[in-house]
Amino acid sequence: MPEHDHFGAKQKPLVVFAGRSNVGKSSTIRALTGKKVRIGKSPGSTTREYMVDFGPITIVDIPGFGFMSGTSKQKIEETKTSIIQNLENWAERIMLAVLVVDLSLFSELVKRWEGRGEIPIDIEFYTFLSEITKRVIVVANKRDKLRKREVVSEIEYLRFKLREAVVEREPTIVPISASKKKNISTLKSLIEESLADGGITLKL
Ligand SMILES: Nc1nc2c(ncn2[C@@H]2O[C@H](COP(=O)(O)OP(=O)(O)OP(=O)(O)O)[C@@H](O)[C@H]2O)c(=O)[nH]1
Ligand SMILES: [Mg+2]
Repeated sequence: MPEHDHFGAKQKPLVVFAGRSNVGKSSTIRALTGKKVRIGKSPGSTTREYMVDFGPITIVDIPGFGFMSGTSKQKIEETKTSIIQNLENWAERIMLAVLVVDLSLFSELVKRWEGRGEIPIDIEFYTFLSEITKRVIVVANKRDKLRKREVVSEIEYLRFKLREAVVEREPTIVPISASKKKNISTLKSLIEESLADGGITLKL
């Protein structure tokens, strides 16, 4: 891996935000940094990797995978393949991966995929991210769409599925509402701690 890009600028460590389309990756980045990343009404609003320079790190807004309105199954597969390839190429630079899931849809989607005999895409990505980087935070977004009691049981289910997928690691999960700016400070602290563990000082 080159230490510098072809302009001679030092390449910063990456914090990548990945997740299915429309789960709120861009909204989460905006809530954390105040940067005006593109937020969409329909899935597929982030169509390519978008890099945001932020102090000692570069934040990467990854396009959503899975369903996107007006997109063929083949195109969806191609997008997924290209996302995986890019992440693999960056693996050594990735200091932290943040997987964003929509807590209000998670268990329903998992049951649907498992019912078809397929590995749910959120779980597949969690496993993949855990293989390429040692620091993964799972953001359970859109908690505002659930009642308090449902949040607790859905988080429990999410934790169970993540543990089952990657047995050697205790998952780090944080329920937030990106658009309503709820629990963002907890997520900020977790990201700061995680980066500190990698030797990077960042104040979000
Ligand atoms: N209710 C609710 N809606 C949210 C929350 N976070 C994001 N949204 C909405 O979800 C939609 C998608 O948000 P984005 O941030 O664009 O999602 P994304 O994951 O970046 O989507 P792609 O770029 O298409 O993959 C927007 O309409 C947001 O306003 C949340 O915490 N609660
Ligand atoms: Mg986006």
